[in-house]
Amino acid sequence: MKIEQITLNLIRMPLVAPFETSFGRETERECILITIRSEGLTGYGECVADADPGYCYETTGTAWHILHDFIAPLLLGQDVTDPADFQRRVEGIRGHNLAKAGVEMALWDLIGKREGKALRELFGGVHDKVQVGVSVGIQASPSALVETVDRYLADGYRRVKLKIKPGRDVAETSAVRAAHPDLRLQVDANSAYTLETAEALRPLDDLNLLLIEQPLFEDDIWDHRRLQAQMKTPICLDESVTSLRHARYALEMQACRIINIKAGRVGGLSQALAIHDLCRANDIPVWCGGMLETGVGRASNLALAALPGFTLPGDISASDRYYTRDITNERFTLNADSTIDVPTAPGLGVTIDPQALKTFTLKETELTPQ
Ligand code: OSB
Ligand code: MG
Repeated sequence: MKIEQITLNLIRMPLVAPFETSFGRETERECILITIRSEGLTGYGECVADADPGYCYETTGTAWHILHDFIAPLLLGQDVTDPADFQRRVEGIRGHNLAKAGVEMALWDLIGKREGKALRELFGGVHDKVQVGVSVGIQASPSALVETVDRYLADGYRRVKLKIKPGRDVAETSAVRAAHPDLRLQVDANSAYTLETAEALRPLDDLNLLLIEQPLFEDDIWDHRRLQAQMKTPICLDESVTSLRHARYALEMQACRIINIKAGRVGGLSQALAIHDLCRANDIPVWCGGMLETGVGRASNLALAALPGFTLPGDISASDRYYTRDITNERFTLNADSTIDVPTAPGLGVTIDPQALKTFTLKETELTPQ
């Protein structure tokens, strides 16, 4: 595929409700839409970096820099044959996985459109709809949290993830568990604890949680191993698994019993597929994490989550849980069985609403071969 043009749009979209995690409170979401033109086709990719380096070190600012100054010059005018070829070309750029993954997504969209196949088909996905849950931010009080959870249950979600942080953990999770004894419930700390402060989480071990996500440092695997050895509840790694290698370390060290896969965090869909395969071969369940994606990234997540190893519900909620207006014409809705349909049109299977894109764009640049 000859790469003829790469367009970057820095966009900012208002969230329907503030989203608070252990690393901060967001009322709007920034990301970068990557548009690649090649041989008469247009591919879209979403770089899921946010404005702040709270989840990981990348931001929309660093991603813009890496995309504009390093990745685009390696690709423009070149014949990029497939995602593996793309990964080889950007191998010399250390890190910056979110930036790389956004481009790889656009390449997959192009490949699907060229071959007339949906991403799900290219990946070997087996489901035409996938089980999803909802990730609930930190609320003002345990009772406010229970009310918020109740609203999501009324919407039809059958799996709930609670964001926790030190001092806002056991009382909150216990209140939700007391209100909903049979709910599929899990928590996510986004690296807010140390091995010492994680002592406070011990009562969670008796709340029949599906998993505890990323309690310890984002670059840590070893201490997670030590914590997992002390807990019945499966630990699930998110931030700590940034590559296939790190997934292997985590499994070999028994640092977790479940992995959350985000294509952005691991540097691209090809890496996400490889981690899926590794986990499947080792009987480790995986699920698809979310980064408050627009319709573009949401379509990609749905295709990924259709693979057979994704046996737990993903953080892939319906569009209206995040945005009243999205940049895609397509909106994703929740089915009565807490699933969302996987797109079937070629590539990602979504189209861009140019008016919405224009409204949300803060900065745009079009890059062509020099
Ligand atoms: O840790 O899973 C996370 C959102 C932004 C950054 C990190 C995370 C999240 C979520 C939301 O939990 C998942 C979603 O609904 O997109
Ligand atoms: Mg997480």
